[in-house]
Amino acid sequence: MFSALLLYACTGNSGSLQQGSATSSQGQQSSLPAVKEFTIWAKDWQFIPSNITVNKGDLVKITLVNPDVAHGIAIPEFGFDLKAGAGETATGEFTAGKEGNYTFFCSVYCGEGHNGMKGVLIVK
Ligand SMILES: [Cu+2]
Repeated sequence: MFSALLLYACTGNSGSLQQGSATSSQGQQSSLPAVKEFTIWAKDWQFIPSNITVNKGDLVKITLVNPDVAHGIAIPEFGFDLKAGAGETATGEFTAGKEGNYTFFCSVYCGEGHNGMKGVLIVK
């Protein structure tokens, strides 16, 4: 019982005597980032899906699947650049910290369609 009082004294507002109102009403970390996971296929010079939508603050996890040749997926605004070799899969993540529409594109030269290999990340 005495130790419980000590504990209270350490964690509570020492100095104030309002012990009766020790409700922990301050927001209890309800704002952990949501995790949004996407599997994006890169093939035939396309990303499938080519549009992904998340909310600001989300932790975005992307799995890149390359069934044919090597590709990458880059979103420079978020410092994100994930690459995988031919027939390989890679996973990476970033936090979508700002709203907007961001073009993502292939970051590994993969042939004649490389420059057109793009998609859009929408952060609401
Ligand atoms: Cu490419």
